[in-house]
Amino acid sequence: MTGGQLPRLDRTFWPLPQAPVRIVHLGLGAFHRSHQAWYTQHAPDAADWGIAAFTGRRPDAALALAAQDGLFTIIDRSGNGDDFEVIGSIVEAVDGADVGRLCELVSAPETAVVTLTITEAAYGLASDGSFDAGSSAVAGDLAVLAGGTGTAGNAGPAVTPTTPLGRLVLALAARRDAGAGPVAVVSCDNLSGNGEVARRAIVGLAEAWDMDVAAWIAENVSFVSSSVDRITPRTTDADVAEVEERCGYRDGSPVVAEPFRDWVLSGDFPAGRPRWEDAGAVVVDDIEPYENRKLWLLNGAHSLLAYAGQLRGHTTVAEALEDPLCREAVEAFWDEASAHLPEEDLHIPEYREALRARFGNRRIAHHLSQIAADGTTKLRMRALPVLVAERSEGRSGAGSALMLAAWIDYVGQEDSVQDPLSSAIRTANGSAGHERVATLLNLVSPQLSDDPEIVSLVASRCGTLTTDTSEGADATDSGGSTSATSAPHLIPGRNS
Ligand code: CS2
Repeated sequence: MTGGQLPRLDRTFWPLPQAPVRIVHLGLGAFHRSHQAWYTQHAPDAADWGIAAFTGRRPDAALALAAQDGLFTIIDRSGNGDDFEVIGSIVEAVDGADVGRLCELVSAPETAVVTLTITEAAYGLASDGSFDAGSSAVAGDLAVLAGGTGTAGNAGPAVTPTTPLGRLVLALAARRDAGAGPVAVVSCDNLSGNGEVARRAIVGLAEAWDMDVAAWIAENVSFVSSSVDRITPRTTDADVAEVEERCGYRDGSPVVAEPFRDWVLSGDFPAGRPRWEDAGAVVVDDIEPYENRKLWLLNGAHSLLAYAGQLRGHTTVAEALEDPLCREAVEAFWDEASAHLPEEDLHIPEYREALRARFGNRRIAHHLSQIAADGTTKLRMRALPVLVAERSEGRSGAGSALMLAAWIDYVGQEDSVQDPLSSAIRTANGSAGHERVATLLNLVSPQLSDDPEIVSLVASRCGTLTTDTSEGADATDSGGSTSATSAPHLIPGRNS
C-alpha cells in the first residue's frame, strides 16, 4: 500500500476510552508531546487525566493533531534503531487563539493542572531576571488587559490577549469567577526557579489589569517548578515516511525523541495530579541542584555547541561534539559548572558521561540553529551563573566566558538572529571592539557588562574558535561531519 492508501491514525487505533480533560497545556509543540504527554500516558491513573493542549502563535499543530483525534506517534530513536509508540493522552488540540475555549477549560472545576512550554523568552524577563512589564513579550498584552472593559467570566472574554501568559491570566480570572477553586501551574521551560518566574510574570500581568484577580491568583494558584529533559529534534519528512512504512498508518505529526527522559517537580498540587512519579518523574523538596545540573551541564553545553559549532561549520549537536575544539570547550565549561554542583545525589561524573553519549547519538539530527534561538534569555540561565560563581571563588571563568564569546561572534555573522532582543543586537552590531562586546553582554545581564574584567575576558575569547589551534583538529575520525579543518567562518571586522 502507498502512503495515500494507508488509514490515517485516529481513535480507531486507540482501544481505551478517552480520558476527561483535567490538564490544560499551553505551548503545544514537539517537546510537550515527547515529554509531559508521554509521562501522563504512562501514569497508572492515565485513564483519569486527559490533556487539552493549546498552540502558541499559529494554529497548525492543533489542526494537524485534531485531524487525528489528538493521537500521534513517538519515534523513540536510540543509537541502534527506532521504536514506535502511539500516545493518546492529548484528548483535545486547540488553536491558542481560541481564548474562549481556554477560559472554559481552565474554569472547569475538573481542571487541576495547567502546564506550560511557552519558551524561556515568553516570561518577559528583564536582564536582571525580574519581570519586565515593558518587554516586547508582554507589553502588548498589558495594554490589551489594561484597556479591557469586562471580566472574563462565563459570558466569554471581553478582551483577547495574544501571548500565552496574557491568555492564562484571563483564563484564571474566569476560574475565579466560576468559583472553581485552586489550581496548579507547572512551568516546563528551561529557566531556573521557573515556578517562581511564572508566578512573577502571571501575577505581574494580572496586577496591571485587575488587583482583585492578581490577589486571587496569588492565593489560589500553586506555582510548581520543574526541570524537564528529553532531546526532541524537529520532525522531518523522512520521519513521517518511516512511520507509514513501519507502522502501517498515516501520521502527519509524529515526534522524534531520544530514549532518555527526566522530570523533576517541586511544589503543591491543590486539586491533584496524575501519578507521574510512577512513570519515572521525581518529586523533590529542593529542586535547585537538579535544575542547575540540567540547565548548566545539558543546556549550557547545548548553547556552547550551538554557537561554537555553527561558527566552525557544523550543523548538528553530534557533528559539533566530534570537533575536538568544541569538545574541549564543552569539557572545560563542564569542569567549571561541576565545581558549583553538590556531589551528593547528583552523580555528576555519570551525568556527564551520559551526556556525551546522548549528544553523540548521530541518529538524532538535533540542529544547532534550533538551539541558537533566544540567546540573551538562555545565556542568562546557562553561562552567567557559572561565570559569576567561578569568579567569586577567584578563578577566571574562561570556560563560561567562551560560551558568551561564541554567541557574540555568532550574532555578528548572522543576518537575522531570533531573539526577544534582536533589534538591540542589531544596534550593538553597529559598534566594534570592547564597546560591542560590552553592549551585547549588557543584553544578557548588566552584571556582565558592569565588570570591565569580564568584558575584557570575553573580548579576549572572541574569535578564538574560528582560529584552529587544537592539536586534534585534523583528527580523521570525525565520522563524516564537517571537520574542524574545513574553512572557518571568519568574522571580518567584528572580532575584538
Ligand atoms: C535546548 C533544549 O533548544 C535548546 O535550548 O538546549 O531544548 C534541550 O534540547 C532540552 O532542554 C533537552 O531536554
